[in-house]
Amino acid sequence: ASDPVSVPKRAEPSEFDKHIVKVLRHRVGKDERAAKQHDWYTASIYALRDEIIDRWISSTRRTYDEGGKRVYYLSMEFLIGRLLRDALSNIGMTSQMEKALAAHGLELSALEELEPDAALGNGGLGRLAACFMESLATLDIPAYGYGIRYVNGMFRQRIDDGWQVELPETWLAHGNPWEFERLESSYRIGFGGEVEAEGDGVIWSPAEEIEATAVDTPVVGWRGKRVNTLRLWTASALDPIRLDAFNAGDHIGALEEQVRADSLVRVLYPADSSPSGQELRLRQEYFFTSASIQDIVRRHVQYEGDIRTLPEKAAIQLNDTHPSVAVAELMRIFVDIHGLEFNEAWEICKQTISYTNHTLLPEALETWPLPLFERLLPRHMQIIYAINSRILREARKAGCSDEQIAAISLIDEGGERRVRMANLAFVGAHSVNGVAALHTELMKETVFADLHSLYPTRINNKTNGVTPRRWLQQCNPGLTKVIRDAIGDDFLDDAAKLSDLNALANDSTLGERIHEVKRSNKLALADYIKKTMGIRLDPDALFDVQIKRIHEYKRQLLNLIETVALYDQIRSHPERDWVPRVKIFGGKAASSYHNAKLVIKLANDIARRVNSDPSVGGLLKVVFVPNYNVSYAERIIPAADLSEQISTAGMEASGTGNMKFALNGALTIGTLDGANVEIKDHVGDENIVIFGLTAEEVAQKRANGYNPREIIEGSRELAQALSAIASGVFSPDDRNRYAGLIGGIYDHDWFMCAADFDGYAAAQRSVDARWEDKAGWRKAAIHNIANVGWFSSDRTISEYARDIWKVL
Ligand code: DL6
Repeated sequence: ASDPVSVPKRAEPSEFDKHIVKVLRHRVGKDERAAKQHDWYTASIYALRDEIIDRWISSTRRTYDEGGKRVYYLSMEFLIGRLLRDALSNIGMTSQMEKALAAHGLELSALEELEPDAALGNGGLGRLAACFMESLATLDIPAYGYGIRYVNGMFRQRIDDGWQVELPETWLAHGNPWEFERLESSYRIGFGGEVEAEGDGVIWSPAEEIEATAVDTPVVGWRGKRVNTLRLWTASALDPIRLDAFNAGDHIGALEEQVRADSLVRVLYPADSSPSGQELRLRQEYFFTSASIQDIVRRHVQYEGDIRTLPEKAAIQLNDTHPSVAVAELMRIFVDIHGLEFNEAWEICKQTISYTNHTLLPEALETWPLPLFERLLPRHMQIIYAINSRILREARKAGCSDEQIAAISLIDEGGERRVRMANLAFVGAHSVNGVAALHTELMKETVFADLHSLYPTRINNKTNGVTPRRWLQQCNPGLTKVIRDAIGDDFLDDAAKLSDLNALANDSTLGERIHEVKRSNKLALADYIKKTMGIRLDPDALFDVQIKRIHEYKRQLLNLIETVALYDQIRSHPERDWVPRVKIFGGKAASSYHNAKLVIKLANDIARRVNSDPSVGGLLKVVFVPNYNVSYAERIIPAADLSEQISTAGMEASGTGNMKFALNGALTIGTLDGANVEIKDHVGDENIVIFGLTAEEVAQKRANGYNPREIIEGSRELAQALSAIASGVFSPDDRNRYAGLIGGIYDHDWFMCAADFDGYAAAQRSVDARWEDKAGWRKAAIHNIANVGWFSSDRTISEYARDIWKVL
């Protein structure tokens, strides 16, 4: 007989528990006795999804009933990561789910690990789009995100003998329980063919057509008030199999059209800030843009009747230039399909569209060879010429010089003629925004100087932000609890309220509690790295982290050179009190980016050498974590002490990792670049470590002649570190491996590693000194957490809503 006291009776199953079991049986088709972890994972998402769907439907109904204006965010990338924890937390069901699963002997945290990262983006631009979607729902703004449902998102990175190897990411291998295919929302997308005059207008007869079909994912806002839609397009052939060809024995050729359609949505271009000259890329851009614009116009006409009122009900935001063909597509639909007169169409188009610029790097400002563009999109090319003639006449009337007119033109005439997508987006939008104050000023002074002088009110700034739900509450529950205990819950709904922590910055108990949380996050990361990489890390060492795409302007190389210099110093002066450091690197390099891949190899070569050298006595460890992605960032950021934001000034448009680290109590070592400048203004000069040339100084040096060799010869530490790397100390198997990479620093050093080295090394030693002052470090960490609430994407989105979309 059972003892009612010592054997606890299983609690009555909750309604939610019963629902999960029902879903497990009826939708997953499994008996709870036989179900595997993955079955429970799927059932849990389906059960949660049911809860979300009700709110989704009521949000949508509310928008229709109120006749509200919708925001449409067109983005080639949405770097979403995992959704389960986010959705549970936002809807307030985490503990219900935990209890329901515990009743079956399951842990929610284990199921969360089964979810693949939806990695439909390269880096900051895609992650920003994901944060924005969450903030739009949080702020109860009706919105759709529009993008591509890539079958293979960002590649999976494996490190083989220190080299990056790219493997396909199969995030859809087990299906995707979050998505809903909407067969009724399908549009034809044309390519090529002829444009012929007909009556007063023209008819475009594409040579080829592909069908775009919507696949929807619900996006839950904080506290679950609104659920918006992320609508990603998938492609199929109009005729999936040509039976005549198949029956005639051409079994492969019969499927060709379907293969061509599949290839459109197959991969995310693994380029960050560098264009791909591929025709496929232009096809992808037009495919998703046209489908989205057709969908927006269809919805508007269906419910409002009159296409002319579109700007009252729709705000279309172009996330970078990738969807900027939207300007020509919207004009085509207005003029060719709805019969609007060109001038009227142009005004409506501008009132509807706005554009965000995310980079000043000339190689990332998309342009397309004119013959390619014209061949694929002949009608759009005509429209672009018509827009251009209008703009250039306006420019001439305003007194622009020939040189200015050449810069404003939508067609680049220097060399092979190319269509300038950034100029097209600029002229077709009523608002053009940068993503940090410095970046916006540089837009006005450099790439858009002439367009800015013609349209001086169009450029505005919207400094980026990150969602504090994912980047504080969910990734760092320990810190969230400490903050709640200290200042209450208001900051959960308004991140600016974190500033209440400022008054407690000298409270040593709070400092101690925050330190304890950081230590336990570091321990958890160290365990994970031990388990996955076999490297043992000391959780009491300073965790110094640089995680982001690998790019020369982000200067992982500067960090590595300084690591080598430190390694030399520790060996030369073992008697000094060195602060134990763990240097953590992570990030992917575009597959065609030779130098970036070499930097990954160098990080791994340095790690192998340093980590196995007994003479450093554990004072320095170097780790390159493979396959850095959103979920990895969620592990690393809460465990970081020092955030490396060291781009060449003027080159990082904003950065958003910088915000996430500070929100989790890391101090920043950085240049006056991107949003670092504003982070410094918010946290205060004494709570951030700034070094290096300013953007203005970089520009001056480039203009006046810069001699890196001279600088290297004047800096003993730098010269020795460079010579060690270049001569093969870290690459005994191939002594010349880094000769070219380091030679580039001697010869031109475009990214100014030499110029900034001494400042950076001195800043690192000042970090050491700060670290020794435990109380001072803890206080600075509190001021960082307290003062970066402003960098919440809720603030950013409310600025877009107020100034650009006019929806608040
Ligand atoms: O605005 C989001 C993000 C910024 O934080 C980064 O500084 C910037 O590099 C990135 N830009 C791009 C541009 N790529 N292209 N084309 O990824 O945007």
